[in-house]
Amino acid sequence: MIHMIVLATRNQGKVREMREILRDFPVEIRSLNDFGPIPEVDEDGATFDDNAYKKAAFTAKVLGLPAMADDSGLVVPALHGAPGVHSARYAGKEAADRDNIDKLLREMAGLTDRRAAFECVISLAVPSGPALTYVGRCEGEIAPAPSGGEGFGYDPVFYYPPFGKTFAELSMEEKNRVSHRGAALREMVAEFDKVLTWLRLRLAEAKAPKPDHRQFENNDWSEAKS
Ligand code: ITT
Repeated sequence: MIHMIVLATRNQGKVREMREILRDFPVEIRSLNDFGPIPEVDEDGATFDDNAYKKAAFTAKVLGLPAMADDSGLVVPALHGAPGVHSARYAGKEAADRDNIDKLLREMAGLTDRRAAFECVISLAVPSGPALTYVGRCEGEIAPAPSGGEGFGYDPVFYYPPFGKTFAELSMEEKNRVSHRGAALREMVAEFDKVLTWLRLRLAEAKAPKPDHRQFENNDWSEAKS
């Protein structure tokens, strides 16, 4: 049985990467761009986990289909974890990738500790609420200046020492092999048979009539004692 899964994102960079990793699996991948307008989710959670679940569960509920969301971002220890969950809007609500990069480089000016990590939490939710969660992380450094034209977001300033390049200088295949999103998705695809069984059971459960729990409430146990 082929399941349809909606990628709950409007970020085309994420859609391309996730489609590529899931292309050999028996799922039909759609994204929010394949549906009419649906309300925006407020990404006001304190953690990547909170926001990933919020986006996936909301989309699954609204569309009545399993939905998968990724919440991800850049974590810089020298900036006390910033931009973190605010990565997409670090330089303001309508900030473009270039604005966020410029702000990051300004904040990092003169700092010698240039360590950084991309983090990603993926949540796969069904319309009735339950969800599976996968986590990925990738360690690197903030480059002194942007370099490369691939990828999206902070890729031009995310220098990955094992390759001696920024993420924006890698092909999509190379990036997916080592990235935070690739790591989280690989965790999921490693047990994809279980994921599909879980999906089938949760969707069947939601269709089944609910048991009437009232018959088990306020029982009188006096007879059982005698
Ligand atoms: P959706 O919420 O619609 O998925 P978004 O771009 O708002 O799209 P997030 O809230 O997860 O996504 O914000 C993640 C931001 O972190 C993203 O906009 C980038 O600036 C940055 N980011 C995440 N993964 C990245 C990657 O692989 N390469 C570069 N930047 C990344």
